[in-house]
Amino acid sequence: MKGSAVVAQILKREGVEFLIGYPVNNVLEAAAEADIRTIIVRQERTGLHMADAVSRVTSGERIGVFAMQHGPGTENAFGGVAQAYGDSVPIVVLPGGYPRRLLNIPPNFSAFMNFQHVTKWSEQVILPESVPDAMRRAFTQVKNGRPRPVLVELPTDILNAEVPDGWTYTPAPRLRTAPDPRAVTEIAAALVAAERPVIYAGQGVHYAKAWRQLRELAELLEAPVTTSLQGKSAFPENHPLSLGSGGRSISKQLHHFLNNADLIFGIGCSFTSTNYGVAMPKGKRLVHATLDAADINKDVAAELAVVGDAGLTLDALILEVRDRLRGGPRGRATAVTQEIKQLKTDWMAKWMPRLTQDTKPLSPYRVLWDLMHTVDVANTIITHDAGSPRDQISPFWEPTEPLSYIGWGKTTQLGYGLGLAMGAKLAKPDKLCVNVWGDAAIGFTGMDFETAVRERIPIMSVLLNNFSMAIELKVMKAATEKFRSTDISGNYADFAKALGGWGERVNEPKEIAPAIKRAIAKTREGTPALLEFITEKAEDFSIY
Ligand SMILES: Cc1ncc(C[n+]2csc(CCOP(=O)(O)OP(=O)(O)O)c2C)c(N)n1
Ligand SMILES: [Mg+2]
Repeated sequence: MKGSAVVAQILKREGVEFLIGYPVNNVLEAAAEADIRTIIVRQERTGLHMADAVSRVTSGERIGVFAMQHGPGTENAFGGVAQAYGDSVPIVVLPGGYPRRLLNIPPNFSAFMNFQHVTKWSEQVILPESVPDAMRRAFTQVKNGRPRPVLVELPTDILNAEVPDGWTYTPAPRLRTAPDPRAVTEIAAALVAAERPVIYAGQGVHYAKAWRQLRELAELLEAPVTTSLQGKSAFPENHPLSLGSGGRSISKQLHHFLNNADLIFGIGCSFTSTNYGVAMPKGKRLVHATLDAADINKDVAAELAVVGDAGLTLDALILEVRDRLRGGPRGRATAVTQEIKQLKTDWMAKWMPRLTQDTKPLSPYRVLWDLMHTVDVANTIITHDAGSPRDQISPFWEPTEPLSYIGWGKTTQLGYGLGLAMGAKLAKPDKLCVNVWGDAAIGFTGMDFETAVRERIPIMSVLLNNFSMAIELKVMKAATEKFRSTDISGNYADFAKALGGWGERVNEPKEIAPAIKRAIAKTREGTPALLEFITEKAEDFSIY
């Protein structure tokens, strides 16, 4: 069997149902021969974003795989892999490599060397008989420990070479790490002793599918819960103990509770310092539970810490906390939930005028508010983009179901959201999959709307077109005044139609909801839809 066929067989055994890629890489042809659906994008970056979403929305139970050609394809893929690395997403990247006689000789691009710092595992295969071993190593790494991309560079002559008969492959196991019982005891004691604890949940809860345990611990402790952007939807935001998610813009109740906390318990999170995550107030006692010891004491100092799978850690904590509470909560819930409710009422009273505003150009907040009240939130998977849309949607969107919001931003590549929505739709075809983006974001990856049309991936794309990079206005005053440097233009409804999809431009406030309904109907018919809302250059955010 040729190297490429062996790779395809191994992908099959690993349960890979579709291979996303861009030619030429013989693994694509071999995959098709093995009845793995091949999905061809318009540029590598979007394909990687799609693979990324497949892994995210399945908690890593299905791993997104992407294949591209040596040289330019691999060079062009860098952004997609770097984004997955930044946000800790487990994907398998299969670049072709130059034939071995030219491998690693300048100026030929070496995936193995250049992707070292944006993967957790990078290997170059130099013997045909090593193909199965390399694939086993890659899948074992990607399915275990800290989720992050892995890469296997497959030189073109290896893909065409015969792999000697007798090779075997067993799918890699997915193993979990249990927390140190002593650390669990200390943390349980600290949580029970705390007067005003806050729970901060990261995406480790998603990968461990530990949503039920998170809720159980919160209810036992009668403690409010927030999440990182990546962890958003790990806790139902309509729950009376929810403070909403972290991010650059946040709710008033989150700001208040974090500042008044006597202990913050991070579970399945990295506590990374980032513009797109709520900062932990100085001087707080922090307790850190995470899968990767490399994150402990990295950006913040932890008073107590434990390493382990978020689900196993929460299981162990629940037992100990329940034991310490001797059978029942302490009756704090009413006071805590009342306090949250009051703050939320104040905060929403301030924002309601923006969320329901009746002006033209449209308020982006009104568009997003109407969107949330028109779709079936529980059966929708939505993602933001970089730019103002993220900061406008993340505090106000209230997910009720796990993995119904794909939050991101450890690195923040404009144009990421489209591929995420497409990958989510591939993995969860019954959901309405939506990306919300601005007119700068669409400039990066917009052509892949054609992929959605051609490959029958009926997403709904919500474009907030303000003919500007509005988020940059404050920092580009002179460039804007003198050279109009932040102005951009385009008619994206027409663009969507030209690519074979459904496109509609919306100017009128009263047309927002009806247009959304029409677009949803189109996606049900199998046609991707792009709604272009003409919005004001808003510069107000819920930032504390
Ligand atoms: C690849 C990339 N380059 C640059 C940036 C920096 N950046 C973040 S948002 C933004 C402009 C966003 O404009 P738009 O998408 O139209 O949203 P708006 O703020 O206008 O609503 C820029 C340049 C980025 N996030 N990603
Ligand atoms: Mg814009």
